[in-house]
Amino acid sequence: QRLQHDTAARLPLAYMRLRRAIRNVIENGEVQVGHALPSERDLARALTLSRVTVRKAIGGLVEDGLLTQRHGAGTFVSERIVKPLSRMTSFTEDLRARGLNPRSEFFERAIGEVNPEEAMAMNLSPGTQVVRLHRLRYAGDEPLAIERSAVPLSLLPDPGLVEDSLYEALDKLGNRPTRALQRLRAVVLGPAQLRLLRLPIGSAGLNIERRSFLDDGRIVEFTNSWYRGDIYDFVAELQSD
Ligand code: 16G
Repeated sequence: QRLQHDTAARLPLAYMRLRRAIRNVIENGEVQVGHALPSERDLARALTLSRVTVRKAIGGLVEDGLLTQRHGAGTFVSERIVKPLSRMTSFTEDLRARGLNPRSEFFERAIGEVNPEEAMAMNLSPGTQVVRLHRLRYAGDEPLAIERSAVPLSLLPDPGLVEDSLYEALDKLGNRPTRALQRLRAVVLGPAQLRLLRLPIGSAGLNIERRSFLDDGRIVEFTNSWYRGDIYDFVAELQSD
């Protein structure tokens, strides 16, 4: 019933509407992380849709990382946060899509001059001013990642514009990046990082470096993130040459 009610009549195809509707109930927390969805057959019957439509909608959400299928057991809202590598979403968007509450604790949100590492990564001349953010990122009360970002002051004129989400602030300025280069590395987290993320000694993390660009090639951010290895999965679809 909820699903029927939420179905956005604007989307042209039934499976797209259903995909959106299921996304909405997860975002609203009506089906929680780890919980099961009704079976394909029950959904099809309750919504008077074909099973092909239901399967296609669910398949799309599995690809998005929002749902997980376990053989013989059914379809569940993913417990781990599964991030498709090819999509450039923000931390805030990833969490909201799962009905979680993103927030940040700021250690730094200020203007400064680029340091040598940032200058090289962003191809900026020494002395260029940037907004620098250093944040601990939470889902509700649970810390999930540590992030350090630098954004040229020319694209983000005031650090105060970042209330919580960097991409939201950039979006409002018309400077949301459209492309990015990303490097992922496995790391053993250091003592300070472990303390912040409340993890035991020896825990693994994913160090992700992202350089993002505008359509015209200008660099928007250089961000170094340390994501918890016990929660995040990065997935990609591969094709042979
Ligand atoms: C993600 C990005 C990070 C970006 C941030 C913006 C990865 C590995 N990194 O964490 O580069 O700066 O989102 O999130 O996905 P925000 O808009 O919530 O601040």
